[in-house]
Amino acid sequence: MDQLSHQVENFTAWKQAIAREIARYRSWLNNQGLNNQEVDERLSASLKSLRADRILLAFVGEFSRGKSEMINAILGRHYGQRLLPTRIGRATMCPTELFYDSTATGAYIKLLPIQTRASNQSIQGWKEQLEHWVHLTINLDDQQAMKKAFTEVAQTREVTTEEAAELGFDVQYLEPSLGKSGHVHIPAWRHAMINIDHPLLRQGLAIIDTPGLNALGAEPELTLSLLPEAQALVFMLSADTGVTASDFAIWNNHVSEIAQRRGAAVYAVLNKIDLLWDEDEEPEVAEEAVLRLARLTAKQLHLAPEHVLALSAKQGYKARLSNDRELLKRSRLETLEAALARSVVNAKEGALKRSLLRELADMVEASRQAVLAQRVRLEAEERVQASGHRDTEHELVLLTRATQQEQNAYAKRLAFLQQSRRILEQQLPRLVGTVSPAHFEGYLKRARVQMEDGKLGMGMPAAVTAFFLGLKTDFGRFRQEVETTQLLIQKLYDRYATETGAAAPPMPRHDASQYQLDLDELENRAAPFKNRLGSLMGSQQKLGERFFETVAREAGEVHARARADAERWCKQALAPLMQQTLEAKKRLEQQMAKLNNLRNFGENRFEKAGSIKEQREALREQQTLLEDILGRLKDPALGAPQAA
Ligand SMILES: Nc1nc2c(ncn2[C@@H]2O[C@H](COP(=O)(O)OP(=O)(O)O)[C@@H](O)[C@H]2O)c(=O)[nH]1
Ligand SMILES: [Mg+2]
Repeated sequence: MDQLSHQVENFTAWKQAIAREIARYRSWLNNQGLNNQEVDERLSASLKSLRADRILLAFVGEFSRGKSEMINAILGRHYGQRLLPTRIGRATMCPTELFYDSTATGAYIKLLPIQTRASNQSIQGWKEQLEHWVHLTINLDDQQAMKKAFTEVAQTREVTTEEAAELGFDVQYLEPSLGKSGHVHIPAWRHAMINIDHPLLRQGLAIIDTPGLNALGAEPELTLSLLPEAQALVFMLSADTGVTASDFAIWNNHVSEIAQRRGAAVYAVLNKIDLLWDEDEEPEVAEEAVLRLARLTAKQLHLAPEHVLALSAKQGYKARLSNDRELLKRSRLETLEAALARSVVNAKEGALKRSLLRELADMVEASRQAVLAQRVRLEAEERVQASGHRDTEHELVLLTRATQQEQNAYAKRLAFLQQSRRILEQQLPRLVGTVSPAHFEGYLKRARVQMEDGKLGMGMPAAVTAFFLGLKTDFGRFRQEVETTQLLIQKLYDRYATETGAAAPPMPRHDASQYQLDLDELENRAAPFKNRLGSLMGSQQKLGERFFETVAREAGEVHARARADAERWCKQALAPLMQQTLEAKKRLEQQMAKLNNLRNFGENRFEKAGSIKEQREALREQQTLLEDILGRLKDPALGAPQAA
């Protein structure tokens, strides 16, 4: 088992382990009658985000660098043949996404016709209208049929150079038609989505293969939204040429911006090192040459040296197919897989640990605290029982009174929380109002008008700049409101602690700076397009519009995410206090009922009520269970829990 599948598999198992702990906690809450809507919603949201999590790997580079072969090598011998067609020379594929769709009845390829570039609808938009895609089913058992289906993805069409330019292609990179003069080859499809069953994909890995400059043309969406979404990006080069001018063009237009991003996992691969293997030469000589090239490449691309890897995808694929350990090692394929596994999977796991797991652990901890409080009450009861029989009646009255007092305190707490909730409800519109959809629509409309007006001048770049400026103003106000809300919540937590004398659990915080950073990144990625497309006229107008629509869509997502996150945060801000209070209240009600029973039973009350020892055992068991869940949330590698 190679490292990448191993890590992805571990990651999946890890997520399943977390989901199992959530289920255990939920059923404990249900058994204890402690579940309430707020807690349940938080648990459901956690489960959902665990499930939706996928890992996206993107392969980018000029044609014939071996991107498709690389993907074949990573997917290994599973299909008994190469999944993606590889070819010498210009294969004119469209961007292709490979993934596993668990809702589909079988493998399929969905193809979006290239003509759709004539509209300003984005690929994402077309994904919501699948009826416009050509749908092919694939039979994974029939090798011939499979080959044929994949060949279809690389289908080309001949169009006039004008038509090609209108669809956003840079004519200088296109292959001229042999038969018809003034015609060029363009890919028949704009985008392909391929659903196949493969163990790696089934685990939540998705892969995107991109064509070289020739077939890429301007697809702003790829650079602005699809590639940045990837957790890791592999930039393919060939070891026999190093970084050529067209490699540089791709790097500069599509990758470098992403490589500069915080936490980006971008690797450059010098593929085809087998071309340098020479029978007559010492292996060390070739190795030294490759090493020098790798160092030079790192310098040229401003990448850390350990992010430049030399290997052979083809030999790696062959080695996997024939199970040749020696060749696999020599291909160095696994160095890339190990690097991807480390950076991608660990980063994902880290992100989940920081957010989701912390929230879950806080919830379970609140329950554990409630159990501990219950144990203290039980000990008081035990002392009464142990103190002999005469005073029992009196002691029980005292205990009942104490419990009643506690209950009153909790009722007050609850009232306080309900009042606090209303205060936060009033703050909510102020908070999300700073990033309202109406604001966004306003900026959008203004930018469109500005672009329309300045059609022949510098309308587009100015419109884009103004558009971002508007959003920045929003995010500035948004940050202020988040801060105000944070202070308000802090005050409510402080008051809760002083008024109730109870230790307040940690309050949920919200980081409002991330949205501005995301927006800045988008603006940076868009800058080269803006400058390049700003001066375009006539036939390429559509491209400018498509570019703007893509930028607007991405920005709209950041805007909407800020709004949704803030709303969730504000609505859930009191949830930890609420949970603590409701759980305690419920337990006090149970305690009260028990004390009432004890007082009514008379003489052999303790035998009738069940021994304190049994109750203590039960609480002890609950505490152990919760502590076990807490332990596993922190370290799910502990393995599956014992059957209860
Ligand atoms: N010698 C050698 N050839 C390779 C290697 N990887 C890919 N190729 C060849 O390079 C050509 C282009 O490969 P392909 O995967 O289609 O490149 P893409 O256009 O980047 O997807 C094909 O003929 C492959 O067989 C390699 O590691 N060594
Ligand atoms: Mg290819």
